[in-house]
Order: sequence, then C-alpha cells, then structure tokens
Amino acid sequence: MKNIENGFIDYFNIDELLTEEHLLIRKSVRDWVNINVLPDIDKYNHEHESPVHLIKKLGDIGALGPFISEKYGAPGMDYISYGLIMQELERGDTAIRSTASVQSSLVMYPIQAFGSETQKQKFLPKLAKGEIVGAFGLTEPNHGSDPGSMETKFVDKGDHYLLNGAKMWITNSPIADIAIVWAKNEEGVVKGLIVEKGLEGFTAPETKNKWSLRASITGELVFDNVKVPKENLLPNVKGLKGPMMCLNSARYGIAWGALGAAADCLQTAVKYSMERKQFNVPIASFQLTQKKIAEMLTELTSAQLMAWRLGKLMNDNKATPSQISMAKRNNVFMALKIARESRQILGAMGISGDYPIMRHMMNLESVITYEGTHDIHLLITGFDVTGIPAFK
Ligand code: TGC
Ligand code: FAD
Repeated sequence: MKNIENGFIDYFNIDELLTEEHLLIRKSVRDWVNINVLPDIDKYNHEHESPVHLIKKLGDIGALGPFISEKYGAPGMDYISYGLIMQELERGDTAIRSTASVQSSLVMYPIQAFGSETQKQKFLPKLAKGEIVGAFGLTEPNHGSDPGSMETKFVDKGDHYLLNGAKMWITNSPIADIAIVWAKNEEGVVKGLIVEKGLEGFTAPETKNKWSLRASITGELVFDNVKVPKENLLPNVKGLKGPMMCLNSARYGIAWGALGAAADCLQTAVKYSMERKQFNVPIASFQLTQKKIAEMLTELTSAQLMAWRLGKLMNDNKATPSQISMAKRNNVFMALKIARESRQILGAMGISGDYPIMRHMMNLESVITYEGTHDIHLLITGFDVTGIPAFK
C-alpha cells in the first residue's frame, strides 16, 4: 500500500510541495478531527443533528477564516493552508467543512473585502473565535442557479432599510447570529446586508428531513418588513459580482474538501479489500477490485495536483473564476465516483454506518449541487472557452 497508508494518500509525493508550516497545520487539524469528529459523527448523522459545540473549537484551531487578516483576530494564513484545513475537516464529515467554509469564505470574506472598518472590527474577531455564527443568503425558493433574478429587496426608509423576501437552503441559518444577505435595492442593484438575529420580522426556520448533510443545520431566512440599520450595508461592493467573489473562495475550499472525503473512502476500501476473503483469497486479489483501486487512486492524485496548483494561483491572486469552477466540479465529481466505487468494494458492509463511505456519498450529493451545480460549472468552462454563455 505504497504512499497511501500514513493517515492520508500521497501517491505523487505532493507533500514535498508543501512547507513545514503546511504539514504542521494539516497534522494538527487531522489530529483534531480524529479526536473531536470521528468518534461521534455517525451518531450525529443518524440523529440528524449538528455538533454545534464544535464551532468554538473550530475557532480555537484557526479553522474559521484561516486566510483572514491577523489584524481582525484571524490566523492570516495562505490559501494552501486553508485548503488543507478544508481537506482534513471533510475527511471527518462534510458538515464540519461546510460550517468552516461558510463562516470563512461566505461571511468573513465579504466583511473583510466589502465591509466598513467598523463592521470588520465589530464582527470579524468574534466570527474567528466562533463566538458568533454566520450564514450566507443568496439562494431563494425561485432562484438557485440563477441568483441574478433574486426577488429579495430592500428600500431606503431614511433612517433604515426595509427588507422583504426569503432565502432557502441556507447552511446554519437557524443557529446564525448574523446573515450576509444579498438583496436588490430600488434600482435593482444587488447589495449585501449584514442582518443580525433578533430583528423584528426576521425568522430562520430549519429545513428538516434531509438525506444528505444530516450533521449540518440548514434552513431559510425569511424577511417580513425587517428594519435593517443603515450601518449594516456592505459599502464597498455592488452587483452580482459581490456574492460571486465570495463563492470563488468557498468553491476553492470545496475543491480541497472533496479530497478529504475521497481519501477516507479509498483508504477504507483498500483496507477492507485486503482483509475480506472470498473464494479463499482477499478480494484485493481480483483484477476487477484492483482496477477499481488503481482508477480511484489515479483520479484522486490528479485532483490533488489540481487543488495544489490552484492554491498556488490563489496565493498569487491569479486564479480565475473559471479555473476555480473547473476544480470544484472535477474534484467533487471525483469524490462522488470514489465514494460509489469504494462502497461497492465493501459489498453489503458498504451501506453500514460502521464505515464512513455511505455517509460521505450522501453528503457529496449536496456538494455536487451547492456552490453551483455540476452542470453550471461545466457551462462556466464552456463560456470561458467559447465566449458564448449557454446559461440562458
Ligand atoms: P453574469 O452576467 O455572468 O455575471 C454577473 C456579474 O457577476 C460577475 N461574475 C463573477 N465575478 C467574480 N467571480 C465569479 N465567479 C463571477 N461570476 C460572475 C460577472 O463578471 C458580472 O459582473 P459585472 O460587473 O459585469 O456585472 O451572471 P449570470 O446571471 O449570467 O449567472 C452566471 C452563473 C450562472 C455562472 C452564476 O450566477 C452562477 O454561478 N450560478 C450558480 C449559483 C451558485 O453557485 N449559488 C451558490 C449559493 S451559496 C451556496 O451554495 C453555499 S453552500 C454552503 C456550504 O458549504 O454549506
Ligand atoms: P436549480 O437552479 O433549480 O437547478 C435544478 C437543475 O437544473 C440542476 O441540475 C441544474 O444544474 C439545472 N440547471 C439550472 N439552470 C441550468 C442551465 N442554465 N443550464 C443547464 N442546466 C441548468 N445557498 C445559499 O445561498 N447559501 C447556503 O448556505 C446554501 N447552503 C446549501 C446547503 C445545502 C445542503 C444545499 C443542498 C444547498 C445549499 N444552498 C445554499 C443552495 C445551493 O447553492 C443551490 O441548491 C444550488 O445553487 C442550485 O440551485 P437549485 O437547488 O435551486 O437548483
């Protein structure tokens, strides 16, 4: 089992491309996941409950806003470190990575990039420590892939903004203290508002009965004549590019996160295939099992290299949205295929909660849809190559 046993799969010695600091960060998050996530995560999934007590601990290990400036109480790390953290968290469960990526890329990033100095000072240190939880409201009941047609709107009432509308499928909305809400002003221009919990007319009901991401809380954001203080408008961005820039950062993190889920499935399958005997030999002896393993390892290795290269481009501020789309799409699809193939190697055991594969597979069915569906990302690449948008 060359290069695939030491807690993670590294067939192409990609570790040699990482710094000592990267390796240390990865090890500390890996150890943290082993202790804090793995023992109970199957139970949380069965009970359709989120381990919310882990949020503050995520802050303690620097997993909330890793790339946000130290000036605001965050770690100020590079994008490879962010990717490695997402990879390790998703090896535990996608729900934990989702919480960290929403807080980091979809809540802290827009406040740092588009917020006033007062907003940054007020919210970022608490978000970094996990003392408050954030959510990101872009998707609406009638507008998912096409957020530009959003109906949520606000009007200027002199001393406040009046917000009306609804957002749906929002990670952590029922437990969020603040939500970054994207809404149109009277001119139809998309702007971002920081909506704080407790405002009259603002509710966040939970969306129950999910068969995927069961250890993550999902809900709505409903605004019925909510008076939002004027100082809560993000002053430094307008248009759909605001939320899309947040998505660039989150999609990048997902491209790494998928590596963690995939590696966990593949490692489980390889180990099982060496131990399980049929026809008096380990099932790993069969050519068809080896074909599955070899193909999965090849795909995972390609995805790891893509994530690493994208991380270097992110660090140099050179990654394009289309490159990020390609990596998100490729790596999540790779992880889902590996989960499906690994599950087959385990036979009936593959559906058991005693192994992580089925849980990863169900989670990945959300990941392939959120942050832009598999097909939308394909069309983004098509647009980049041809210059022709095939969305409409
Ligand atoms: P289009 O006309 O192409 O663009 C409108 C404006 O936005 C700009 N833009 C971007 N800017 C930066 N980065 C990007 N990735 C950008 N994509 C677009 C664009 O340049 C333009 O700017 P300007 O200045 O010219 O106005 O927009 P469109 O309406 O045709 O839509 C394009 C499309 C379909 C690609 C896009 O809207 C899309 O990606 N749709 C998918 C929606 C999506 O990803 N939603 C995610 C919701 S959040 C979520 O799922 C969180 S899951 C959380 C968890 O991890 O738990
Ligand atoms: P639709 O847009 O209705 O798409 C349905 C199908 O049609 C898809 O297969 C799609 O690819 C296809 N399709 C749509 N348009 C085209 C086209 N032009 N060409 C070809 N095919 C097309 N959103 C947030 O804002 N914040 C969150 O925190 C958040 N968290 C989420 C958590 C979970 C667990 C899930 C499942 C979703 C979450 N989302 C969140 C929403 C997510 O981003 C949307 O589900 C996603 O963008 C797709 O939108 P939709 O579900 O409305 O599907």
